[in-house]
Amino acid sequence: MTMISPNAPTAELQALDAAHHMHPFTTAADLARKGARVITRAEGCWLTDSEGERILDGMAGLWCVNVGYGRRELAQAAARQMEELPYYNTFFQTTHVPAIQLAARIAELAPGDLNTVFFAGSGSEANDTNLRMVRTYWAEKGQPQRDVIIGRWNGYHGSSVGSGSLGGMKGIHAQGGMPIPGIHHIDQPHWYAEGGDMTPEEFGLERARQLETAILEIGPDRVGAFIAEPVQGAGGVIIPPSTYWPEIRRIVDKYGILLIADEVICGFGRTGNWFGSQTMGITPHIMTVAKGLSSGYIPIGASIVCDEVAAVIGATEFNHGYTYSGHPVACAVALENLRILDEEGIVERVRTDTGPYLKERFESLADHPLVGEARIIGMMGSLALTPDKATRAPFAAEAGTVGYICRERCFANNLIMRHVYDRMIISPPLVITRAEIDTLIERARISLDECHARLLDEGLMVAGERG
Ligand code: PXG
Repeated sequence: MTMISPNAPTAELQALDAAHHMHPFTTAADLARKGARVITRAEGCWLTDSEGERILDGMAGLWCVNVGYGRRELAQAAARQMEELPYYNTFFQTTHVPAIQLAARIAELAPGDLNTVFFAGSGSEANDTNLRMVRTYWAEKGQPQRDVIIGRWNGYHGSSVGSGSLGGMKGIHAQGGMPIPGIHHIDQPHWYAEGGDMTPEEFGLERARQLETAILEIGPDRVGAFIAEPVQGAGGVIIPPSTYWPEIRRIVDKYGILLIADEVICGFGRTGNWFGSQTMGITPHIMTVAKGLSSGYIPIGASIVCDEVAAVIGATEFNHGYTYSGHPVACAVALENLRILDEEGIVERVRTDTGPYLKERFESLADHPLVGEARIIGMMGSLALTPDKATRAPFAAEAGTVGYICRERCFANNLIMRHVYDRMIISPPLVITRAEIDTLIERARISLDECHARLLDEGLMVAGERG
């Protein structure tokens, strides 16, 4: 067997990567031309690449490394569990200690009567579980016709067939015959882009009431559940107007449908509370979690369900499960991660100290000529780039052109920020310090300046039609 050395020249690693490795959500031909950046190590909030450059990770990996990189306790928890019991399943009347401990700990942390956990390997898998669980729940209650689930355009719930259907990403729907039947989408509460001349509060109500309109059109006896992220992440960190969630809650209660809060990004401290649902003042019937549950150190996801759903599902055989549901090593690592988040007061610090500091610094970017809005909640924020701050106009260039340029400038300045079309996103590790926040904001501002200069040079500071 020939294996390339980890210390091989970057170009060789990139060539082999391009030859054999298909990347998610990537045009391989484009990436092969420029070569992927090879990340070799990480510590705290800092990545190191194969050229020895240190990069500030403003995205916590993919919204997940909440406790930061390089936590030895997590590696040790994995090693201990691998030696003790590396694998066993929970399908056929067996269980094991890490799954028991983690389920009980999650039940303790979760709000309301969300007391029962079904494990999965990822957020997508957990949402596939939710889809089947909701439909099974209603069938068991003698209402099998209640099989419609309402999601939102530009919501993200994963990219498997089920979860991708629940989500409202048109690029995902366009490939592989999705959405599957029985999924309906309403519009998102994205005031900046879609609010027109309404106030954010009016717009929040209007968008929430689309749920009621959809329920009445489909038939109140046909709708089983509504699924949404408390704050949309992958869609561009869309923080809903204050009127949105209270109205959704009213509608969900009125029609007796299940509320699924997808907490894959918001969960485990991201918004300054353990769960985004707490920040938004809602108590869902089901929550989806993944990412921050293990700080991304190992794949794990879960559906956390309320007592009523657990009782109904528990009265029948739910023909569902994954080989790695409740994987003991993943559970042991997640448990240790939850201990760190709790004992080091990380969630509390986001709420009362570093979160407010990041907010102040991040919002200061709103004075930049390219920035139409800078909004942040806890440690997830976004900048709307615009050629015309007064009208909130988008760019005339195809959506994403400018965001990509800005993201390339960030990358060149050793700051990882993601772009969603022409919004720039941050979601740093929750352990980021004040000094690191200063560095993040400095690099973001330099990158915005460089992006702005280039847009002026190339004649791209031109407004298009407002959507
Ligand atoms: N729900 C939400 C709210 C998510 O953000 C998933 C479910 C799916 O989780 P898995 O573990 O199956 O990936 C996610 C994932 C991005 C990006 O570019 C975001 C996610 C995944 C990949 C990329 O912002 N979120």
